[in-house]
Amino acid sequence: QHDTQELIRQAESFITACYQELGLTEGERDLRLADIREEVQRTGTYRHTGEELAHGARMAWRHNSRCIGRLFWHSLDVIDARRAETVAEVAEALLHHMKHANNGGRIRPVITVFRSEEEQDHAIRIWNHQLIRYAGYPGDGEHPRAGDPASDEFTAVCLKLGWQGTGGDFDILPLVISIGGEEPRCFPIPAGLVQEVPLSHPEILQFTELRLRWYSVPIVSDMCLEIGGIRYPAAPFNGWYMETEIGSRNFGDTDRYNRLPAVADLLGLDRSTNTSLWKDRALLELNRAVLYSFKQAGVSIVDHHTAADQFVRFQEQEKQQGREVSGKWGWLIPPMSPSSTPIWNDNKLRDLQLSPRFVYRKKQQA
Ligand code: HEM
Ligand code: NRG
Repeated sequence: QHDTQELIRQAESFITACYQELGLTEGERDLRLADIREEVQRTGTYRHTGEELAHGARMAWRHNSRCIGRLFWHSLDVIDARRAETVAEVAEALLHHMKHANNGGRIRPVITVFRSEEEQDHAIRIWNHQLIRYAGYPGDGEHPRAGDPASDEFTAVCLKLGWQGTGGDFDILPLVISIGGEEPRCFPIPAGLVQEVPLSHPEILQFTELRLRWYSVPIVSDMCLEIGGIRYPAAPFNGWYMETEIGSRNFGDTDRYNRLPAVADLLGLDRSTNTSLWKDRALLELNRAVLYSFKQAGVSIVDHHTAADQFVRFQEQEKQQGREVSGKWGWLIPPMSPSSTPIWNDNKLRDLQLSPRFVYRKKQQA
């Protein structure tokens, strides 16, 4: 239960910053604050206007210390889906988000905001970590493991709900949505809605034999958007990929797809010694393949050098606005050749805990 005074304090802090950034007058701000105080006293909560919601979501992106892609915070498309009531309406809005964001490959940064947490027993929960993700199967005596290990647990939930996959490496998981304490429901994503990119390499023709692929849009759906003391537990957002997310981490991590050995073998590298730098060479060609394939398919993606340069421009732009940039160095340096980017030598980054913000939601009980 919200503490009324604390909620009013957070609302004041947000409305003041928001109205100032939007160039609204102090008179407009004071009228709005009086309304909010009255509404909170009367109902225990308050509703954001569409304008407040849109700017609040953009501020939350701008404030996220882990995101290197923040130069474009202003261009976020905010879809107000606070009117969605049933799981079916939520699912429909999520499918619309995917279509609008993918935009034939010219990816648009988008967030869809569902209603706030006011009524605890009616809260909308999206169980997926990302709206589009591949299933993971741990394997048993007869079958080897398959798919994305990061999805093993959630895949088991989907199977229990009656969903069926092929058991392969790239099964797209269904949407899983619940309201309040009700049983979650499963909604398979229509195949035509998901664009995927098969990986090939600009020079190594046999690269396609690895049969690797990835989906075009990362839509994070398990974080809570917090604006002026109001929490939106269902607010999936997306931008486009930076190639290292796929090439270095999703395929390179030993507890994910773990494909560096296979790539090294394809390249004919000596894996018997660290000094051949086979991991580094495999990472490089894997990341090149991701960039080349997305470009070929006409799907937006950014390389880590360009993203780091854009982040520096974001820092300069914020400085001009008189705002300090919040940042976590360990998250902002890319997981490939980090010392060759300008972020490497930035020893002034501080995590400022600004609000509005995105926060991790506590884990869903299966
Ligand atoms: C994190 C890039 C758009 C919010 C990240 C990360 C990267 C990235 C590389 C680190 C991810 C990881 O290591 O797993 C980009 C790029 C974008 C973009 C290239 C292109 C436009 C957005 C948008 C939002 C956003 C539109 C929200 C409106 C976040 C948040 C995190 C994050 C909250 C932290 C995730 C976490 O803590 O797990 N971003 N981003 N980003 N980004 Fe962005
Ligand atoms: N590393 C994750 C995606 C996390 C968010 N990354 C973004 N966000 N680019 C992965 O699937 O590899 N974004 O909103 O664009």
